Amino acid sequence: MAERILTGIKPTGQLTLGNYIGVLKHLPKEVDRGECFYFIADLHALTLPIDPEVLRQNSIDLACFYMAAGLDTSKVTLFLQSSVSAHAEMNAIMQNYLYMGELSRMTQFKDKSAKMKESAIGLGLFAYPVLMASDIILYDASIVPVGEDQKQHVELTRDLVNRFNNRYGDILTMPKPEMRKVGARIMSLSDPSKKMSKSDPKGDIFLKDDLAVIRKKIMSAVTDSGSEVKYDVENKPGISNLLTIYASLKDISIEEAEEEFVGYRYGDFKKAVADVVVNELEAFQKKYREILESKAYEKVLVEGAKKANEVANKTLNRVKKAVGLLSL
Ligand code: ATP
Ligand code: LTN
Repeated sequence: MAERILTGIKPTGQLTLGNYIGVLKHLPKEVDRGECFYFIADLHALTLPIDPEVLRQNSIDLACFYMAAGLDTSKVTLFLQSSVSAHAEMNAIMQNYLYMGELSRMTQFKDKSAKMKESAIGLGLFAYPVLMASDIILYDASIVPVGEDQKQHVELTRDLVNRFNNRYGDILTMPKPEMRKVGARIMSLSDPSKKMSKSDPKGDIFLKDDLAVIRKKIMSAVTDSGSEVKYDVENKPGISNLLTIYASLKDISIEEAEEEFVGYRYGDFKKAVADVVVNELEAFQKKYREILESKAYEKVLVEGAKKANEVANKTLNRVKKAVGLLSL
């Protein structure tokens, strides 16, 4: 069987430059490697409180963002997770094969729940990786492009696949997380020890930000002591982050980026980074607005859900049969 490539993004807030560099930008060319399934993880967005209207708007926005990145929608299947009920059904089955101990070791759960009162932590937040594993196995995905922070969840899915297949035979396809060599973890511009995260907006560049604001944010990014533009995550985390942003948008290595800036002062270096980011996002924002206005995403999501349902229901039936659920 051809490779299946699958990933999801949560419509929890405005997408950031981190999401773009870590994943979104690279999705269109995956069609050369296999069959692509990309989705809006709207069920996952419910794992933290979110206003219904905001969720609706974010979901539309995210569909437009996926398309603005340049997906060939005649080849890629783009859909809403909640339009495919097999995700919820697979979740109900798979929750029995992942254990409390391993779920409580997930760093995303630890980070997100640490900020909350225990009485307000929903079961969905704890069980988040079960639904994510269900997303992946439903499409027999072998490749899962993600940012560094999601690697642990895909590794847990691999454990689940092993466990399930050992018990029931060769039923599920083994997935593999795939991270970018450069840009798998873009850091906050105001605190480069933290990941740039859309639910923690300080130090973020949002894909919808005004271009002048983007420029300003980069020019005022935290830099480090010293004056040399060098990649050194420990001693120069701010400069290293900007070098990573520059290198990944220009599709060059960190070393090549370093060479370009030998002898540069921080201010001039930041200006060059800002130029590259603004240039990239200007074209992206234009496409985004066209797709939003024409509502081109509607047909794409309806067609996508049809195709996704077909594929997902086949896997679901295979799994139901394997565990002993009758289908009469
Ligand atoms: P939240 O902050 O709400 O948890 P998130 O941005 O981490 O949101 P998603 O929107 O679902 O979560 O992430 C979409 C994809 O972008 C994931 O594959 C994730 O790993 C990747 N990603 C998120 N932040 C970064 C970052 N700072 N650098 C690189 N990749 C990232
Ligand atoms: N958990 C991911 C979003 C996500 C996902 C998936 C990614 C949900 N289901 C399946 C890859 C495969 C996140 O928080 N970024």
